[in-house]
Amino acid sequence: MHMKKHVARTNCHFCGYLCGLVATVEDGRVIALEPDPTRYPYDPQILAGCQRWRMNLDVLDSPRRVNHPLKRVGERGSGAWERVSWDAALDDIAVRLEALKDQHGPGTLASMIGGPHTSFWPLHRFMSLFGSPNNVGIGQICWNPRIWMDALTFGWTIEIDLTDETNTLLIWGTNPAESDNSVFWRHILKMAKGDATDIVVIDPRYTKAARLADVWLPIRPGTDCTLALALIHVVIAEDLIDHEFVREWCHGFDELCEHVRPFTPEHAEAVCGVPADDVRKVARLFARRPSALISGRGIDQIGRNVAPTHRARCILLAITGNLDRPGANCLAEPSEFVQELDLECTLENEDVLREHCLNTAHTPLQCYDGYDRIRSVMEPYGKRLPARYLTSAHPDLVLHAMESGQPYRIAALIVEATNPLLTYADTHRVYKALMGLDLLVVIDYYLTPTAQIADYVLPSAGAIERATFQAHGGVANFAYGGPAACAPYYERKTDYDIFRALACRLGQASRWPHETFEDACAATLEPTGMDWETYCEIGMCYQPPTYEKHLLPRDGADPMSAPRGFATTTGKVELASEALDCLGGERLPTPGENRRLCSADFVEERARDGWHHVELITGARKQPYNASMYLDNPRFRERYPAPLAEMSEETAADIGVAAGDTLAIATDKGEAYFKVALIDIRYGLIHVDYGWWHPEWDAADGRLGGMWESNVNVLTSCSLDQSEPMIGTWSYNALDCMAKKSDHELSWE
Ligand SMILES: Nc1nc2c(c(=O)[nH]1)N[C@H]1C(S)=C(S)[C@@H](COP(=O)(O)OP(=O)(O)OC[C@H]3O[C@@H](n4cnc5c(=O)[nH]c(N)nc54)[C@H](O)[C@@H]3O)O[C@H]1N2
Ligand SMILES: Nc1nc2c(c(=O)[nH]1)N[C@H]1C(S)=C(S)[C@@H](COP(=O)(O)OP(=O)(O)OC[C@H]3O[C@@H](n4cnc5c(=O)[nH]c(N)nc54)[C@H](O)[C@@H]3O)O[C@H]1N2
Ligand code: SF4
Ligand SMILES: [Mo]
Repeated sequence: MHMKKHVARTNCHFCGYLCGLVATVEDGRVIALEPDPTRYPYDPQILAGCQRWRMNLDVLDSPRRVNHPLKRVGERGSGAWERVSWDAALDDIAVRLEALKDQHGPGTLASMIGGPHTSFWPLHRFMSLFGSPNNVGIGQICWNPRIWMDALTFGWTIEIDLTDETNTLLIWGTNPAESDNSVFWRHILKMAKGDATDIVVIDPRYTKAARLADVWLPIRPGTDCTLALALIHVVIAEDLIDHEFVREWCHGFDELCEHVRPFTPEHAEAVCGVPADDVRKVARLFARRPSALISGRGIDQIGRNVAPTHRARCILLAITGNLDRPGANCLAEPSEFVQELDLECTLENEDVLREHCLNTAHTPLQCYDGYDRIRSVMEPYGKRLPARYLTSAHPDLVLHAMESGQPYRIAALIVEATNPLLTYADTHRVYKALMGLDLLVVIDYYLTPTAQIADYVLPSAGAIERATFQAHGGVANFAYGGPAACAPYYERKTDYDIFRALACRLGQASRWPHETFEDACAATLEPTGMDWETYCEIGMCYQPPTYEKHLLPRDGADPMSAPRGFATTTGKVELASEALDCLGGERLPTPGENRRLCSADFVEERARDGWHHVELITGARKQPYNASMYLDNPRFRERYPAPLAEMSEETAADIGVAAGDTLAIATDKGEAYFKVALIDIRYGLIHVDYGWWHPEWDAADGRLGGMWESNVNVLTSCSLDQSEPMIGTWSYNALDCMAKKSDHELSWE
């Protein structure tokens, strides 16, 4: 019988926007896709300007997609697979997990996740109920630093609130032209055309954002904390503070004044390599209320300095009165929909998780004890942060437990929506640890290099084939997404279905009451009063921002009750942090040494061979790619065919390379090859692309997609002793390397 053609709402998931699409579906197959400007993000120009959404149809039925569960039959990584049924795969995985748990304890299972490609709470629920705290995420280097420091300083996280009133927009270590390229970036372009808003960009590269700027500070990587303290110094010295807000609502101002005294603009010039007069200018611009600040990877991935830099950023916002005001930055509200903490089911098994937590002795904030401390401060204010991200295990400790069996053996790993052989630090080490596992399960769309060394590859259903509910851990009262257009093709399953099916085999059935992801999402929405159909129709569940919430009465029923204040130990914005103090951290932010990837011996040895010791940053976002994805799109590859090592003309001259040459880059950890490109960037600094492999190569040929050749993470390290001490952030920026012209012929063009 022939089914009728119908149209269905659905969403693109090739970046974080989850743009609304309309699908034409015939016989359960999507035959056409069109933009749907009637749903989030409500702007036809976004899809018009987007290079990716048209890939959706191809990706839905790409010959490279994994369509059935695969079980390894040959040697690990040899590329020999057997197609098995879901029941056979899940039964075997469940039995083996149970046996490993009996032998080594519940912590023996670890998980790895990547960027926000899917909803991760089903994985986290599974891990919580299994009893393992060992979820490794990209959190420490992408999301946690900002969330933690906002929460400790302000009692919750903040969002940027750009309006026509915004006097100055400070863009710090982020380049939305490439990483966002959508609503937000278009807003900035509009602002740059008018003259109501001054734009300041702090970035060692002369980015598209920097080109729009009234002031560009080409900072030396990793010195951002010093710069922030100098901005604070000027704001205080020139009496540009918001007196009333500081007097009534800030804790520790006198301590702060003392602390920033040595951080003069001249000191910043010496450390950060930016003119002292520009530092003064930026401080004055930013102190004009309202001004807004947005930050990104540039300060999220600077290792040792990440927490102090974010703390200094928070302090700058507070003393200039650019907090919770329109046109500045506003405090978000916890989600009204079911909170991530409850979705994760962490608290149900908290004691087991704490007992096996590897971080406790190492990162006093990023662990179950640290989380608890902060929870007890925030809970009286009705605020609860998600736990699994903010306690995620440090990769150095997890890899160590895989390598050495200490303090217990981690023998099994589930990898969901990430490609750690390309995107995690220290590829050689990750590779060795994963090769030594008893059980490696990868849930992905493709046979990525990581999937190629798995015991099982489980095929995940993509965006068009599943509902989406993006809630950013519930730290804002905002979720968006929509329904699936069709059932998953072939035997693919949604990530939710996979974890639920595994959970039910491991005695967790009662904690997974919702049969489908849609049902679970609909239940998540319930407290808001919005039903699933309405959510799908408008594409989001959203409350507009509100301001100066600390002034509202604490008791909603009694307008005369005392003001709410901030959800911190002191009820105020903590310029000096009591919370960090009691966890053994610093009350006020102090910059430290950046980590080095090259030991003195290594530098000396290579220098004798004509190598040059230079500064290194990695992974700047580039359209149309996303991390290790979309490299198999031939149109994209034509436009951007090879991984680049970018530097200024002067740096290239020093090293003795020209545009188009191959550059070898080496650190203590390994060596990789890139094509030289000349750009506007600080002298003496190289930027290197990340995520490069050959998805178009045969996944069975044992070459792992050529991932050793130009993989920047072959050079990086996650070692704990050089990570930030409270959270454990390692470094992808503010690094060093040895560089030399090479006659290696790149495989890319
Ligand atoms: N096209 C594309 N878009 C993406 C992604 C992608 O892979 N591709 N990934 C997504 C993800 S996971 C994330 S986290 C976001 C990240 O989004 P962003 O944070 O906007 O990342 P970038 O565009 O790389 O911008 C970071 C900037 O920081 C600068 N920088 C490097 N080191 C330093 C430093 O020490 N100090 C300062 N001040 N600046 C520095 C770099 O030169 C770079 O321009 O992008 C998301 N969007
Ligand atoms: N050197 C260096 N390393 C970095 C960074 C850097 O700047 N420099 N950036 C870091 C940052 S901020 C991040 S967020 C990470 C990003 O790192 P990852 O998230 O690991 O990067 P991707 O290459 O995007 O890998 C995503 C994988 O998930 C699969 N996938 C996509 N959607 C789904 C889904 O819905 N379900 C399932 N099961 N699979 C899916 C894709 O096919 C792909 O293989 O990289 C980090 N690593
Ligand atoms: S890639 Fe991003 S911006 Fe483009 S359509 Fe998809 S979700 Fe929207
Ligand atoms: Mo990220």
